[in-house]
Amino acid sequence: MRADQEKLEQLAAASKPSVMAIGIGGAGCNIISWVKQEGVAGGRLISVNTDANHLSISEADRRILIGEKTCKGLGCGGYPKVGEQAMNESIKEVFTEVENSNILFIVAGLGGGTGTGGIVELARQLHKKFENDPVPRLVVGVATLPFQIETARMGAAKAAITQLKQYCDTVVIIDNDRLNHLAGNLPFQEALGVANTTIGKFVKGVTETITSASLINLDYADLRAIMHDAGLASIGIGQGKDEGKVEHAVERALNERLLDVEDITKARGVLIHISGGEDMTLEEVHRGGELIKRYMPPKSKVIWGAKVDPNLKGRANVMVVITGVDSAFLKTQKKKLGRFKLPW
Ligand SMILES: Nc1nc2c(ncn2[C@@H]2O[C@H](COP(=O)(O)OP(=O)(O)OP(=O)(O)O)[C@@H](O)[C@H]2O)c(=O)[nH]1
Ligand SMILES: [Mg+2]
Repeated sequence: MRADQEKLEQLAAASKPSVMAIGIGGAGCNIISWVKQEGVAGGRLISVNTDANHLSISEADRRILIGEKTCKGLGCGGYPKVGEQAMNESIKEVFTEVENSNILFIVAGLGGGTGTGGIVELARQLHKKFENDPVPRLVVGVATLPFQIETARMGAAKAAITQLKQYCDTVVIIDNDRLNHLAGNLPFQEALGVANTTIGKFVKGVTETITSASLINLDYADLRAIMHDAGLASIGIGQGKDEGKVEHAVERALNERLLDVEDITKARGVLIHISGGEDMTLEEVHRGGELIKRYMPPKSKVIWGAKVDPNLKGRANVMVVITGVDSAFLKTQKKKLGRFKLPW
């Protein structure tokens, strides 16, 4: 009887997913600050850093200074090993926050010390902690690749991704260079701003698609079907306006992917999130979804959600998350910025 009750309670908890996003290191905290400023319905935001100064200007629901003994609040100076130690030192404090979350986004810019070492160590510890947990959880790593000019940081980033793949359900990789290229080669600070906004939108978009009522709802099971044990993922974003806005936005999102996917025909699934003004029709949304279905390999799972946003009159925004892909960068460490052509 008691066991039944416990089980029901666990299942009830799982059917109302709670989402948490944890930013680690400078870039991770900047991204969380962006989401905090924008607001996110149904998600809790945590920032962790070894750098007390940076943490003090970060915005989050909770800020945790990690590795106080190891780093004395001064950062890791670019050493991932130190970031790993710092996370390990403070893991109990971080764990007090994650207990009730079903979906965890762990977010960092790869290439420095705190983010690189910290995200891998956190992923490893979460994997161990949740391994035999009766409540299904989803741990999604979200990481940026260093800019091309940061050559010395590429090796550490690549090593971190290899490990993240082992410990996370999905690792969404955003190539800072590719994003900058798409945004029109901006000055460094502005490029970072675009990166933070894009990644922030991804976290906010996925969270709100499953926590708040939408035109077409996605639930936790949908998300799990696409993201559980799914390896690497690439996201793409696109905007469209007026006649055919959803279709145009879909096409752009498929073209403007933020990671060089090696072979799209091997993709495991795709999640599409469409938002548009009150003028957006269900038919338009379905056409957008069908377009992506036609484009993806026949066996891949395609799920979509849609939301009306009154601020988007006459416009549509589309985000696609393609999971189970390979990246040329990981094999060769060279980045490709080539365009992808639609097959029609
Ligand atoms: N998207 C994005 N990337 C950033 C930002 N700041 C830095 N980066 C990238 O992220 C990498 C890591 O930088 P940080 O996050 O500042 O480093 P950290 O993890 O704090 O590491 P330490 O300062 O060495 O402890 C850099 O090499 C950049 O490529 C940011 O605000 N947004
Ligand atoms: Mg730092």
